[in-house]
Amino acid sequence: MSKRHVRPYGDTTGDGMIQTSFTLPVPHGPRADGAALQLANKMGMDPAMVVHSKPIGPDFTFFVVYGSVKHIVDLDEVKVVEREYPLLSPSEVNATIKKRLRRKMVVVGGCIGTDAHTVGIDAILNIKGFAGEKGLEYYRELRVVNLGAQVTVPELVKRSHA
Ligand code: B12
Repeated sequence: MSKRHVRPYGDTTGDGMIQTSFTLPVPHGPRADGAALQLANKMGMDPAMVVHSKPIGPDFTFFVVYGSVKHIVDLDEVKVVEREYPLLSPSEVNATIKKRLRRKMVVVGGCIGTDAHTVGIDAILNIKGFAGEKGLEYYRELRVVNLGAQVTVPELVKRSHA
């Protein structure tokens, strides 16, 4: 097999072994294991082994299935969407705003109309951030205005002009 064509590998190169995990809405037991194997076979894993099955409450079972697939990946057919813009660090963002805008950039956030889903807005704006990324309040060159929940659109527009 050339480097252009690759298969997964578990014990020996190109043996096609993969491991996958999923949950089925079936009570734990031999019937559930059989259902997991049927799914694995339909996914192209053959032979497949249920190496772990654990009840999640009375009506569900979690599985880890290990098995071999016949599929081959053609690396020449792999298409990757490149990011169209550079990913800047916070200090690069600050420097760019300072250089290009030459004043603080104002960001106004709020949940409009009857919407009260503030957690997402807070995740973006609050300094503590979300999923390992700092929120916009962390950026020195940004002035962040968080209007919170249930803001009317005219109010939002007014604040973004003020
Ligand atoms: C928590 C929650 C609530 C809480 C909100 C608490 C709060 N203070 O925020 C409470 C219990 C109050 C609530 C109430 C309701 N909710 Co609700 N709620 C959710 C839930 C479970 C999670 C939302 C959340 O906080 N996620 C975590 C944050 C971090 O993620 P996020 O909101 O997706 O935000 C991220 C991105 O979307 C993005 N983002 C968000 N906004 C913006 C804006 C910009 C400019 C950008 C660039 C990015 C961006 O960045 C954020 C950070 O990564 C979702 C279901 C879900 N799993 O998503 C339903 C959901 C949003 N709610 C829903 C509904 C229907 C309601 C109610 C109408 C239910 C009812 N009949 O009472 C009410 C409405 C209340 C109201 N007045 O708004 C529906 C909305 C359906 C729809 N598409 O319209 C959802 C999708 C559940 C569903 N599947 O039915 N809800």
